[in-house]
Amino acid sequence: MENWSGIDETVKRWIGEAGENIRASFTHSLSIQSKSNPNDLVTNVDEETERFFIERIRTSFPSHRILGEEGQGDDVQSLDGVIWIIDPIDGTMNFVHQQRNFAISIGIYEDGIGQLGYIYDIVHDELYHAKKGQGAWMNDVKLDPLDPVPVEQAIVGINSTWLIQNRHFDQEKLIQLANDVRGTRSYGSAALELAYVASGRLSAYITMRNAPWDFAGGKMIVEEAGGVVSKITGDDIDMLSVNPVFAAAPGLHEDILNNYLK
Ligand code: 2AM
Ligand code: CA
Ligand code: CA
Ligand code: CA
Repeated sequence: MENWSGIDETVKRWIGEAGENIRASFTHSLSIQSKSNPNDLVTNVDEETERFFIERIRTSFPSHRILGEEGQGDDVQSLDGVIWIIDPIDGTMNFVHQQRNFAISIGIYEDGIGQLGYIYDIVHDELYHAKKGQGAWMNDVKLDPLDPVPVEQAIVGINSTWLIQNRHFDQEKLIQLANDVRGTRSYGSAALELAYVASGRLSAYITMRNAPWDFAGGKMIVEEAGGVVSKITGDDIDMLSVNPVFAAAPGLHEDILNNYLK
């Protein structure tokens, strides 16, 4: 039996320290490399931040496993036991080019069920967090349960590339959705966009391709705030694969799913 309150206190302390280190890195020069393509960036700070968490988790919680974007954790093939799913910097392109709109994202799952979720917007010092069955917070402020939002008043987070080219489904319907809603936004950080759905800054977020470390923290936080997270088909998210993710306020999730995504 895990002591989730104790783990929660520990994670918050570590996130604060990691945030300090990232802030301090603004004054140093970054080492930037490309991964799968010239626009897929990783920096020394992504790798150092992932290592920061891994070293501490291994010492304090040796039985827990770690799935991290930069691959320094474990080769996780099943959801058994406690798994920390970590994106050390979500929004690396923003980190490199804009020094804002990036976050640390951590989801802690036990046998596939989210227990603790964290998204830390370092520049704004905003920590979104959730505890299974207890709700979600932004810093010390508890988030109100999300109210339904009509499509015509919705602000939807979507990356323009999905409107221009996507092989996942009928583009016309996505373009119709972009026309029907009040506005669209694209922040370039899946984790922050999920945190914004949880806090009501966005009414929905749609993406065709998110990895587990992009959504593990955010899924928990949105659900604890009363929102709904699924694949764009409405099916459950697979926690170990890349998924097309659709998160929204209650009611709006059903409306967009039935009228635009199906
Ligand atoms: P990252 O910055 O951690 O790589 C940008 O639109 C969002 O998509 C960010 O959350 C970014 O996370 C994520 N992202 C970037 N490249 C991706 C890829 N190849 N597959 C899935 N998500 C990606
Ligand atoms: Ca990346
Ligand atoms: Ca990411
Ligand atoms: Ca990342």
